[in-house]
Amino acid sequence: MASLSVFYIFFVDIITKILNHNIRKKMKFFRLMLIFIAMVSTNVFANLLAIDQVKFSNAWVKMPMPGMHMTAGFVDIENLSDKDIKLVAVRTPVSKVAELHTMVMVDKVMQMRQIIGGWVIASGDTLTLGPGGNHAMLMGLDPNLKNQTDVALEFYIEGMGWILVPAVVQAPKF
Ligand SMILES: [Cu+2]
Repeated sequence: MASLSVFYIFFVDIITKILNHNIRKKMKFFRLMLIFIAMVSTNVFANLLAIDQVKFSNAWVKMPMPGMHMTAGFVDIENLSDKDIKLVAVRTPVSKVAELHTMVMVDKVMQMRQIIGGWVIASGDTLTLGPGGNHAMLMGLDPNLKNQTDVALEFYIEGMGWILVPAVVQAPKF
């Protein structure tokens, strides 16, 4: 009986070691998978896809007026691909809400309107978000934004995902 229980303990010990080894291996694989998924779900993958299809330039955020919790972000988006692309949404870590807006004349008064569904940019065309026109509306602003603060604007292009565009806070140039 004694030899049997010694054998049993020995057997359990070996099985435990094998299982532990496999679990550790699996954990390592799992961790690698998580890192890969994290890389893909952050902008890395989208940015690589978009790099020769869309060109973002002149990105900036208007310095908010003192005490104001909203401002606008601007950028030129050039479609370098041979197909139409669609700008669907904008977001940024420095504001709680970000929307695509345009300006319309209503009874001789300029008003802002949210663009639902986004803008199509034809092959070769450039969509300009600029002062007095289309813009990225940023609401619920981080109160720490100052002149020359770096801001990450992210634009969602259909089929490509979120694309990170570095911008900087600037006083408006009139
Ligand atoms: Cu607006």
